[in-house]
Amino acid sequence: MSLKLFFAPGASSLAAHILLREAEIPFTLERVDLIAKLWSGGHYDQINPKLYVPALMLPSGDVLTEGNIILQYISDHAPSKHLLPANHELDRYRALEWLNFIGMEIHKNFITRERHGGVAANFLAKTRDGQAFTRELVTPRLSYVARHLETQPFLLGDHFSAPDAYFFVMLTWAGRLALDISHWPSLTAFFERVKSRPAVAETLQIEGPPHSLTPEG
Ligand SMILES: N[C@@H](CCC(=O)N[C@@H](CS)C(=O)NCC(=O)O)C(=O)O
Repeated sequence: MSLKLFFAPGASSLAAHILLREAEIPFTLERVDLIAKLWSGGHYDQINPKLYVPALMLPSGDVLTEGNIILQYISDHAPSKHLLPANHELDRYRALEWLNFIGMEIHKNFITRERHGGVAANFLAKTRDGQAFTRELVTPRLSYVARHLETQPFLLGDHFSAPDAYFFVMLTWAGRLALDISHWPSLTAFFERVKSRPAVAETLQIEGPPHSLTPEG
């Protein structure tokens, strides 16, 4: 059995999906309906009792959750792709520093407290006020990353790595919430640079459009 990624289109699971394709590791996809909490095999609770994506089922049947841990697992299983620096090196801790910053300071600030239909499934704000509030929270963090990317093409330097996949997903969310990144040329360039990578373009095409951000959708 190969790896199995549980995902929802455009969700944070997109980072793991991109990285699996970058790593050229064989895997299969299982789409999760985050509203009904169902997948093709039944209730998603049986896979991830935390009821969110991503989750990665290993060939042993064990299931890994938490996006940043999944990104590390994938990277460590494709060492020739250099998706993360080697363990124990300072650069590895720099990479983990980025992953944590993206997870805690950007991803979490994108997640709305709004509940539509009583479920947490629609993770980006759907109301005008909610979207404006998210933009307020996220803008200073994006500005910090923009400054960092003014002097280098990728977060860790000259080559694409796991934090880039995660940060790219955050920029897709910015776009969906009408957070205009065009006044940060370094972010616009980064977004285009990552989006044009064959593995990324393929991933976006396979996932298709994310859920609607209209209150009814
Ligand atoms: N701590 C988790 C959070 C994952 C997360 O926020 N997943 C969202 C999509 S981006 C989700 O599945 N939300 C559904 C829900 O909470 O009901 C991680 O880092 O992987």
